[in-house]
Amino acid sequence: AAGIPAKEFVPTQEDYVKIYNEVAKRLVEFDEYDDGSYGPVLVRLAWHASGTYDVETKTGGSNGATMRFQPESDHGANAGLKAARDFLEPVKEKFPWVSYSDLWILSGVCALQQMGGPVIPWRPGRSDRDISACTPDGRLPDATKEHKHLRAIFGRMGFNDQEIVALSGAHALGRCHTDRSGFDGPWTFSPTMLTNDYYKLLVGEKWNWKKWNGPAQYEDKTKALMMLPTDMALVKDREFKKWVDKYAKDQDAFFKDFSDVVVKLFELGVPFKQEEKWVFKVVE
Ligand code: CCH
Repeated sequence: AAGIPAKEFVPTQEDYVKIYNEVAKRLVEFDEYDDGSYGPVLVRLAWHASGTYDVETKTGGSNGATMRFQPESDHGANAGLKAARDFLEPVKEKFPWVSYSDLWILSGVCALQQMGGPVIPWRPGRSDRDISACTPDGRLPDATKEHKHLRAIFGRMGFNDQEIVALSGAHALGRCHTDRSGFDGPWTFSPTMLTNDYYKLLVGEKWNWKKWNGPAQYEDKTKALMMLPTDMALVKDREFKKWVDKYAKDQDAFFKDFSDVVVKLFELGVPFKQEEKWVFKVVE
């Protein structure tokens, strides 16, 4: 009726469960993508949305979903992430009340859990921002570089050595694409399951430079697997290597530390009103 304002929809935990379940359903439904799952690229979207954070200026981070806009969508590091954003568009249409920023991060949580990873507690609170909040290029790591670069880039987000190594275990998932980053191939033989295989392979395999015309990368003796220069920096640097050894031996330790550091990553720079984090049930 005239004069009576429309009641604002206030979503509850149940409403976010519906989104989690919808994303999980679509992961199963669209199983012809890449190695059989959009999971890895959804994880990468959530990480690149979050990993722009700068502790000093408190800019960047997952609050805003500014990768929807140029120039951020065109930053070299974000090549290929349109696939993930497009995959989520029908979910946004079905649940128009959710912000893109919350949707992208909840989808990253869903993908990690559905691919056998640890529980990643999550809470809502991100709101979408406009193009003026886009971050400058160069905030995400450059795979051609070494340990100093990793410490500088992840240090700017607020992470220490142990956290850098724990986060890097996400490379158990997914692959490099020549038409995106220029690199080629997966890190593990099970790129749609989160395991500690990334660390096991880093310490257990012999890695040689791949002879090809593409960017410098490593390959194992089967030539099926790859490592980036930044991945190898984790075994070349003594302090990093301690943590690689630990996670290679102990999958439980990896899962625990990975969950903690991913929660921290996904919450960088978000002005939450809600204290409580929710745990979403894996959809079988
Ligand atoms: Fe990563 N990553 N990543 N990465 N990444 C790539 C793919 C994935 C670096 C470079 C690359 C993290 C850290 C780093 C994922 C998650 C994480 C690719 C290939 C490059 C290059 C892109 C392509 O061609 O499609 C570098 C450098 C670093 C820093 O050291 C962290 C941290 C995470 C998450 C916590 C995932 C998942 C993928 C696979 C994406 C896919 O499409 O399969």
